[in-house]
Amino acid sequence: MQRLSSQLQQSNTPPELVSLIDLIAVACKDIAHRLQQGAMSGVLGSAGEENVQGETQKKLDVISNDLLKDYLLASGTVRGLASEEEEGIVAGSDKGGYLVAFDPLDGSSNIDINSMVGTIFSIFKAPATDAVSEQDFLQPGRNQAAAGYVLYGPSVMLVLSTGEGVQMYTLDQRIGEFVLTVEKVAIAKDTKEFAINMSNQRFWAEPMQRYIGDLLAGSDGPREKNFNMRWVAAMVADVHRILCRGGLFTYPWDNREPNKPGKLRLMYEANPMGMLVEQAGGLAYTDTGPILDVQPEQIHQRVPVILGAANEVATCVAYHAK
Ligand code: AFP
Repeated sequence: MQRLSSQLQQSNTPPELVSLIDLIAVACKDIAHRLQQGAMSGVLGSAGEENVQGETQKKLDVISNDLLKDYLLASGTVRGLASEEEEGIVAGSDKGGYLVAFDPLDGSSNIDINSMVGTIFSIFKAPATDAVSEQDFLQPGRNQAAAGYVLYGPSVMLVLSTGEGVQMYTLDQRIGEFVLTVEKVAIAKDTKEFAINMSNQRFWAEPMQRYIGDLLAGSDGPREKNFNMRWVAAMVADVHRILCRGGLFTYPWDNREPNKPGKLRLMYEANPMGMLVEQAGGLAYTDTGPILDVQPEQIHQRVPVILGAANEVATCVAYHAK
């Protein structure tokens, strides 16, 4: 089976980007090992600190963030990085050709219950200028050179796009390498499965309440078919399910904190997942337009997210246009 680096070398991926992606894969194999050790290596539970998002950090959030930072900053290919766990950007090598934004461990609330978590990354070409600034990261997601995630599940899987479709790799523990297991991911245009945290229903805007209400009405309702629901509480796992068997995922705006556009972060959750979903033939929208066209204003900016099966996303967005 084709290993990650040889698969990338055969594509049109620039050599420096191949080595950067390979390096992220190495860092994630290290994170996978820490996760699999779990309680035996004392890495579960809270780190007792809050991050810039005001969220209590888990020990593994900090460990994963430090691991990725160390690997990326030592590589020479990274001009700068942005992380969910870092307040500002972190400068790397002046000669680095790429910027990397990442969520080191998405789904942290799943760590202590041995459920699925993942690492999400977004890669941009570095600017021609010398000193890197936050401004250099504030590019629409459509400019990404590559995007992907590593899902720490029963299998450890790396899912990646460099702009030539979406490929899936599975970690072969015998040889310690990611091997190609899906050459071309395709999301069906229609679906009967949706993912949303239903406990927030009373806080949603009216169009989302109406859209979800029509899904729940099933075959007797306006959609004239029954729908199934899933919610893993880790975007990386819900998106992986959609890339594998279709569906719609949404984390909409809600009025609990009206000034917050949504829970998910644009730079290192919505943008990378948006590139993967679009490259697999799906759609990824905020409530008004494609996520990848959003002009970022700050690196921890949040957006509402509706992504997955193209026809179903279009239907959901149409409820907001009425
Ligand atoms: P954590 O990393 O804090 O667990 O948040 C995960 C996440 O950002 C995203 O991965 C999930 O889809 C979403 O939040 C789950 O949010 P709820 O816990 O509100 O359902």
